[in-house]
Amino acid sequence: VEASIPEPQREAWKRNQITSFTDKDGFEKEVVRHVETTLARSMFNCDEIAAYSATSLAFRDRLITHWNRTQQRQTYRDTKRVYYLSLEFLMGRALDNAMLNVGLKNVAQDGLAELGFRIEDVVKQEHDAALGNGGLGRLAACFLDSLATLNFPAWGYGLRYRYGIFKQEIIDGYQVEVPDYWLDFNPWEFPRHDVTVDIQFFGQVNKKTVGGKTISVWEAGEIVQAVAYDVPIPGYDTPTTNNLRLWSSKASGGEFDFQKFNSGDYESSVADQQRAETISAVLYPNDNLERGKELRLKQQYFWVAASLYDIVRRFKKSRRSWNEFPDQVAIQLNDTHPTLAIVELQRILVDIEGLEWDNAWEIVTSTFGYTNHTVLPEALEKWPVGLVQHLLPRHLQIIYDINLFFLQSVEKAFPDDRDMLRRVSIIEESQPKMVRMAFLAIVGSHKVNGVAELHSDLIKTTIFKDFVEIYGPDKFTNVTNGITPRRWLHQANPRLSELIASKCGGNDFLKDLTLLNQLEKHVEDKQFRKEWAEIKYANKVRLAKHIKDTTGVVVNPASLFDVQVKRIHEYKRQQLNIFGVIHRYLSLKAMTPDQRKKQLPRVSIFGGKAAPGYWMAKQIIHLINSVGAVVNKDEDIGDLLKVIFLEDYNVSKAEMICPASDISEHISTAGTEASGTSNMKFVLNGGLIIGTCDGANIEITREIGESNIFLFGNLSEDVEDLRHAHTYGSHTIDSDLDKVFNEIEKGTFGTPHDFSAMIAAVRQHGDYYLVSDDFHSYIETHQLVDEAYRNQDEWIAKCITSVSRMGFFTSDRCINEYAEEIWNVEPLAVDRHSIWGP
Ligand code: OAK
Repeated sequence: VEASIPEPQREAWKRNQITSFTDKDGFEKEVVRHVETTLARSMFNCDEIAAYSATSLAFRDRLITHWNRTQQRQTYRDTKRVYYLSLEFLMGRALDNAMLNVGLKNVAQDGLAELGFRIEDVVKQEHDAALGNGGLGRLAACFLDSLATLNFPAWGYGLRYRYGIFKQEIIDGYQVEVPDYWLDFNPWEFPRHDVTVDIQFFGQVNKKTVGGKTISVWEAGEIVQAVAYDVPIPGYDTPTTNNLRLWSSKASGGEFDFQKFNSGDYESSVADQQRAETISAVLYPNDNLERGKELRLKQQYFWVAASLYDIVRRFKKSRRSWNEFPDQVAIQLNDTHPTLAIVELQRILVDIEGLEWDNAWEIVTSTFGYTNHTVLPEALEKWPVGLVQHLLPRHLQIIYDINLFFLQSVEKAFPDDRDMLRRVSIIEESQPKMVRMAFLAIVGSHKVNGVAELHSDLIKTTIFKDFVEIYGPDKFTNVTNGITPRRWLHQANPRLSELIASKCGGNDFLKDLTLLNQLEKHVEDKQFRKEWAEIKYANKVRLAKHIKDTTGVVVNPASLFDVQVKRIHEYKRQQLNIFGVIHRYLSLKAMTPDQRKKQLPRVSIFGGKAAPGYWMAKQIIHLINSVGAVVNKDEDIGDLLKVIFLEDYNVSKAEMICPASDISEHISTAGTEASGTSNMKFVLNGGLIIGTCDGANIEITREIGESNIFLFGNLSEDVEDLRHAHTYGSHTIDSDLDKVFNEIEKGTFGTPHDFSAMIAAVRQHGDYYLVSDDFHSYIETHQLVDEAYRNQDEWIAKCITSVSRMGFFTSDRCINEYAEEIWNVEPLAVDRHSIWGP
């Protein structure tokens, strides 16, 4: 049905175009209107939640007009679009970000004050949108912010999980997982009940001959409906408002099957409905780990098939030839989770649109780019052939054909290397046979990138080495990660952002982060340093209050705040940190009271979630809490050492924690952390870091200078030999670490048995993560941190210098690199004054 209003009637629409509020009075009017009509409440019945809801609705209305116009503009200009496919979008809160990006936070602050509310309290009512695990999901969120800010025509595609990452509670020192009920009220999404796609599963493939041509027809065994939910993504200081489309699953053909219901088969009718809804029910809570569950594969195909249907539908409206598809569409695969999109597009082109295989494959490979986010073997996705066959029979055939043609070309190019075929085959000839998703992603994309220089080099020389030989080095590239300075400086640390603006000629640095370099000429300015230090102190006071409120422990904000917040994982080595804390505790205990008086007080702050099935990670959390329980009440120690575990680390907590850190820890075993992005957030907020030569730490060092970072530990090139030596040579444990272990085994921190596996991992099981090898260097480097911190003036100077050199790490730079090197897309210029015209 043609839904477009005919030309003669459009005048009436134009006459009645919506105008958004621009000042306090206009804003207040909208809030009151929403409280009274949308929420059906009044000034006699308006709590902070109602104020939050009404404020959000007021801003949402505003965004949606911009969103509509952005979409109209993009459709009219019909230029190439970017589609970012990610199973995770770790968005955090939306209201604060929307207010800042449209430049009306002050207006809202004044308006809310007049209406009887403090904006900070209103903002805090919002539940984080936590549709991700960690780095990969948060990167996707930063990229959406940059894509909109830079005016790129871009859509994100993801899943609308009913439950995002679980809420973490700490009970008796252990992690307990609680469901995340984030959808109770979410004003930021628009259900599009008219945008649905039927998704097939199971069934069989039949051959049919049509007009002399044999085609494959997939007869589905089950159909599930995908319903679109749209989330507006506002750019900073631009009318561009892009779209994040999240798919929700529903039983196809109505709520449930009335046929079955009426015939008395209630259970099966309800079961069908529930099975369908289960697909988008919950985010898998694993970070850097793939467990190969059938439902996860169903999620992946459901989301990928709905997204591709949508993309193809949009392309077809322009009535171009299929060969133009890659000129109109760039699809980026955020890790291998959406790799089935490659197979699905080939299926659409060959089975449904009737293109020849080779022609279709050329279109497919020109369309996709693949980003790898990890080299950890346990995170590399592989699916049993039998499972794929059962769930997606036609896709397995296509995968086999892709592999056949690929291996034929490899055999031709490397006729003497039989083993090469086995190594690079998309099908691993194991028991059971497996589909190697990363290899499929490489073969089906025109570019493959890593996320920091070291990581991009590592994938070329290790896991994807053979593919560099096959395709040549140009298919592989690096795009070092970045973060959005809007959320991670302007929103998280408004006072620092304002101070920086006062030295950098206003807020332009938020759109061109290299302008931070203007700070450097003010490093010697005493008054500037003083204001800088005051802001850091105030941020620490705020965190100290949160610590008191949530844990009951009183910490002194004048202490050195030492922070490690990220997912709990052995490769990230929170165990190294807590062993170091125990070492510090033992040293303090061994001192006379006079010696102790000369020591620098420290607060060791941890935060992060463990995957529910990751037993060792949960033990690490337990040890941290057990050490805290002993140290925090030790009167010999007092303020000299406090150990804090912050419950339920998430994006909004990160916004409070990053600005309050003096030193943060990025201490993964060299070669294991692909990039890391919290390292960037901490430095940008005027904290220094201690870290290994890993991921983006290396490039941060290059940018800010070696004297402004505390590096320690073995290098990535030595890791393999060390591991080998542990297993085949004699393995001696660092003597200081040995003392730490002995103390744990004495029962100082509770039942020793609880921690025996953690110790055995180092002493008996080859110390895979090199905790002992790096321990001495780690302890020594922390002593350097203490010494440096004693000279506050120099310390602040290091912080300012570091911030001034962080321009490189904005996600705007990343997006421009992707646009240039991988997507070949350009921004769409916007005329701020034109409303209806394109
Ligand atoms: C999660 C699931 C599977 C594979 C990788 C991940 C993941 O989160 N990787 C992380 O990606 C971040 C963004 O690129 C990097 O900064 C982290 O180092 C990496 O662990």
